[in-house]
Amino acid sequence: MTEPDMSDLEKLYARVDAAGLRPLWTITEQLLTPTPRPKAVPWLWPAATMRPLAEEAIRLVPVERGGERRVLSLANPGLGGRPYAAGTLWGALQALGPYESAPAHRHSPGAIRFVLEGEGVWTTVNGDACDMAPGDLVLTPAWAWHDHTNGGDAPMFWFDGLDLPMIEALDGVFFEPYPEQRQLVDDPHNASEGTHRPAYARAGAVTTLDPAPSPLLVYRWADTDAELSRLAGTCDDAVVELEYTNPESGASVLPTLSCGMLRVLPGRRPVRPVRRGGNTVFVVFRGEGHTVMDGRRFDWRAGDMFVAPSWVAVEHHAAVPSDLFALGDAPVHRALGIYREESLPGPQTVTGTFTGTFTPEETP
Ligand code: GTQ
Ligand code: FE2
Repeated sequence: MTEPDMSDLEKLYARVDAAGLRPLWTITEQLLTPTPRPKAVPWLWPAATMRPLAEEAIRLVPVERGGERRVLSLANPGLGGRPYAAGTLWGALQALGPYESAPAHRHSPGAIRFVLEGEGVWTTVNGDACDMAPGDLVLTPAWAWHDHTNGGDAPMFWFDGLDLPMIEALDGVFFEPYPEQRQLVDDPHNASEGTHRPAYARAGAVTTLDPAPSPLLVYRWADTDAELSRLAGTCDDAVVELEYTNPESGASVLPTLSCGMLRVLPGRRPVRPVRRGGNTVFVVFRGEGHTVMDGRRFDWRAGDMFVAPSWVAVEHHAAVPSDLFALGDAPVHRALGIYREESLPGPQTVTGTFTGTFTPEETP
């Protein structure tokens, strides 16, 4: 027996490579990281930047077949130009001008809308026209036909959240245009509200899984607001957080997406920072404050959107009573049995403030 020399080893590597194989022991990129290392970075998109651009787009860009939607998608700078807020989540600002309609279609990714501003728009979901007003949450579950119609003379702006990157990673994206521009609308509007009442749970308490979406397609702001007030009355915590739930099963509103709302109140007992497995996109509905993510301070106000990638330490502070909508992928982590969260012992040390510039070197 002679020892293999380097040239034998080199030949082995060449043959392994030619066979379409890679030896694990030569892969330097750490695959099994001790904790998640999302490529997406904590980031914030100010309303002051997005809103004028959306208005200009209403002036310059029609909503037509092909493009389908007038949407400015949140492109996380850690994702190399991909139009995703985080590795698993699409987030966007959608704008619909007076008397416009966005054509009907359906797709395997599920979507939610959280309305920021405007009136007179309805989203038709499988024939059920859901009237939209600020603070309302509207669901368009996977493979449901949907179109948006503005029946009034004011523009409307809302947040879109989709599980598109997740479904793309699963190679599960299907899309189909509806044969007409719009669906026929059932009479009366808001039929799902005639048969179901909204349901909520304390965030973190939703462990039931359901592959079916909520049969209730709209959760009204008045109901959400009342539930937040009730929760805030039960404790002195600076942050109370609810999750919207499927009234039939108690599960998340969509099988892939959780929707929640946080009320952050000044002058109350601080809550400990928390890391969670899974990505979260936050949308500031009202108020003003800041969020510390992994030691960096992100100041926000109404209309701003920001993202907390998986396992980033998150800590919210309000200057005035504030409400944050939260979209997350926790239901998928739970369904796979990998969900984790961890509270940190005390407040984070703030080492910097978000300025809106991206330097890839500073990210792991
Ligand atoms: O409104 O149907 O932001 O299909 C992205 C894809 C919105 C929508 C988005 C969509 C929609
Ligand atoms: Fe869509």
